This record gives sequence, C-alpha cells and structure tokens, in this order.
Amino acid sequence: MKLIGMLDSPYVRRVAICMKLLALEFEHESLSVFRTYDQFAKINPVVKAPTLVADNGAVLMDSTVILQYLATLAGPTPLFPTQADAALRAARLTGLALAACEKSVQIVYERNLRPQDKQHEPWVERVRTQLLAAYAELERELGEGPLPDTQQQFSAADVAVAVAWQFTHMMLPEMISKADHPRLEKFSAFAESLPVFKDTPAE
Ligand SMILES: N[C@@H](CCC(=O)N[C@@H](CS)C(=O)NCC(=O)O)C(=O)O
Repeated sequence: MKLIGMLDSPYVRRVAICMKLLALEFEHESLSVFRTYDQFAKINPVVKAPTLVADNGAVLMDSTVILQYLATLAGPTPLFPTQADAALRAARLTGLALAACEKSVQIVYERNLRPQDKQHEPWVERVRTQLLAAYAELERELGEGPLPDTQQQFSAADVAVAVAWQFTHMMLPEMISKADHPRLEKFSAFAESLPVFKDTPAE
C-alpha cells in the first residue's frame, strides 16, 4: 500500500499514525497538493491528501474512508472500538476533531491562498467561532471519559484529537488559547511524546 500526502496535513498524519499502530506495511510518498500538484494528479486526478493506493491499485481518498477500509484489514483492535458506548464516544470525538481540522484548514487557505484584498473577515470570524466551539466541546469531552495511558490503547479517535490540536497550534498559533484547554494540551503533550507520534512528525 502507498500513502500519498504530506504529514503537515492532519488528515494524512492521522492515517499514517493509525497505519503504524495497525502494523500495516506501507510506503509513504510525501507529495504536496500545492507544490507538486501535477505529480499528485498522476496518482489521483482529484488531488486530495491523503490518498491511499491499495495493493490492487485502487485509489482511495478521504481520511475517514481510508480508515474505514483499513479497519477491514485489521483484526479486533482498540483503534476501532466496536462496543456501542465506546464506539459512540469515538464517533463524537472524531467528528469534533475533524471539524476542528476543517475549520483550521479553511482559515489557513483563506489567509494563504486568497489575496489579502479578497479576504472576507466575516467569513473568517464565523469559521473561527466554529473552531473555538469544536475545541470547547472537545475540552469538555476529554473530561467525560477515559483517555489512553499507553500507545497500544489509542483509538483512531484519540489519534484524531491529538493530531488536530497539534495541527491548529502549528498553523494558527494565536488562534486558540492553550491555557483555556488544559486537558487538550496535556493529552496532546502525552500523545506527541509517544514513539508512533514522534516517528510521524508533522514536518
Ligand atoms: N475530509 C478530507 C479532507 C482532506 C483535505 O482537505 N486535505 C487537504 C490537505 S490538508 C487537501 O487535499 N487539500 C487540497 C484540496 O482540497 O484541493 C479527509 O478527511 O481526508
């Protein structure tokens, strides 16, 4: 299998970390959807990161869809809880983390891709409010249930939360207060200290 995309994308990074936790063999090709658009388009004409090229050559995209497929290759694993309560919590955490990633990416694209005189501040403010809401909910949720103590206990939802928080602070350091989100900050520091996260740096 081949995973295409740069690890500065939280979507690529969450898939790469989960693949390592599943001990799946894969090759990682660090192509940029911007700087190496044409090269990327030869593999996936839709140019979305992450892209996964399966062993039979099928080209998949969207981190959640890719993880859904990878789950079928794995036996029972804490990464994808199946017990109803745990699965519900994982779905809640994943939805919030992915919303936080999406809102962060929207602000980054608005700031970096759109000429300054075309930037629309009411839109940025709306997205920022949504981003803050997602992290406020996540901060509350982290206090509501158990968190993993070891790398082996991580669910894909835990990976998504840690990767999202790191990504937002890497790209938008001024936007979300670490002091206002002590649980997220502590959990992120723990996750980033683990071998699988260190081995998969956000570049
Ligand atoms: N929902 C998608 C989002 C993926 C996404 O937006 N990736 C960005 C890179 S961080 C991308 O491909 N951007 C190029 C584009 O959308 O044209 C997922 O979970 O994989």
